[in-house]
Amino acid sequence: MAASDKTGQPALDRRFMAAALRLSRKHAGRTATNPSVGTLIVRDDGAGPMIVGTGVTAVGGRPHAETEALAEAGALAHGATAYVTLEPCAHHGRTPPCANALVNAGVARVVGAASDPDPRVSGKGYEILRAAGIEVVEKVLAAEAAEQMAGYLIRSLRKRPEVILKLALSSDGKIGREGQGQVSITGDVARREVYLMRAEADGILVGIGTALEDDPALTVRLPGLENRSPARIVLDRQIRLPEASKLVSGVDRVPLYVAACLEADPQRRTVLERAGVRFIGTETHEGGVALPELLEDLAALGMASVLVEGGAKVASAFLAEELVDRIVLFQGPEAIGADGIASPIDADHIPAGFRKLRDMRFGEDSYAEWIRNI
Ligand code: AOF
Ligand code: ZN
Repeated sequence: MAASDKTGQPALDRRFMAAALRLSRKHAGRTATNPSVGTLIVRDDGAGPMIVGTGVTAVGGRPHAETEALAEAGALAHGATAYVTLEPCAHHGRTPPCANALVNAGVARVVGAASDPDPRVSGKGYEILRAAGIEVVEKVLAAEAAEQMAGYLIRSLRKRPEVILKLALSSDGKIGREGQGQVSITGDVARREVYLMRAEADGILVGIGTALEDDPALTVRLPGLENRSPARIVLDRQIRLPEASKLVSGVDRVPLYVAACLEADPQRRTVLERAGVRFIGTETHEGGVALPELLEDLAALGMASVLVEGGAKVASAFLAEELVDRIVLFQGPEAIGADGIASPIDADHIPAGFRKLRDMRFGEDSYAEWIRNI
């Protein structure tokens, strides 16, 4: 048996699982409502381990990762170890169960990371494997897998999308200037990173204040990823969004949802609906849109992750209701000054229950990310 580290898990298993997790990122954000799963088939004929099959959940969600990896491995899967970032499925969906496919291929050992909360699978996938005499090791790099699949797990467990709060702060902790529209805080490299974050999310959400002040398009503007813009959502309790806004005019290419209170002016609603905007109505809660109800509706539409991009009031509302799962802070090198809008949150005031995932730099800007345990 290979050397184990302090987790008690063999180092080799952790290494191959880390590789499977990296592989799974290939289709992150493109497999909804399925998670993007990675699978490696590894065999050792005495000369050291060799990867004989790789698979990642296909764009659109099917085929599943195991199917692809087993097809690549062919007969070499017999007696091999399969590394799966999610418990293999046990249900007959649009594809036959992956657990059975692993059994039929004669795999000797399965190493899994995250358990699948889907009630059709939960525990049953591993059970099918064990019943067939396969050695099963669970929860290898489970925390890393949960972080990568947070959207899928949160949507399955809580019936709402993962909420990622992203803010760009000046060096003095401000997020803009009152009445000045978009103020550039971070540089080009950070902006490209934000586009990537958008491309991997299922929705981007802003408040009507930001929509009116900045007139943002909230799209992905990166060469090759122009078609990866997720749905845009505006919190607009009274339906004030103008038809002439960039958000509304882009509606043919990227869906736009206006989330309003049910008693908002029905005429405004009709005008926007005629322009192609979709409407989500909720009860009024604390004078605005009821966020838990909205999130439930977004999850029902298939969204597993929503990137909240501003402004301060919206960020505060999500934080106050403890609806934030991940916090991402970019910080630029320049100060805005006393007339700036203070950020509702900064690196020194992250709410309890979050742990820091990473610190990075994008050009001149710093980046830090925290996640709450699922
Ligand atoms: C796997 N491997 O690569 C993925 C799995 O609609 P279906 O039939 O595709 O089933 C969706 C469920 O499949 C999803 O809720 C989750 O439980 C599982 N996803 N399972 O064995 C994969 N993506
Ligand atoms: Zn499957």
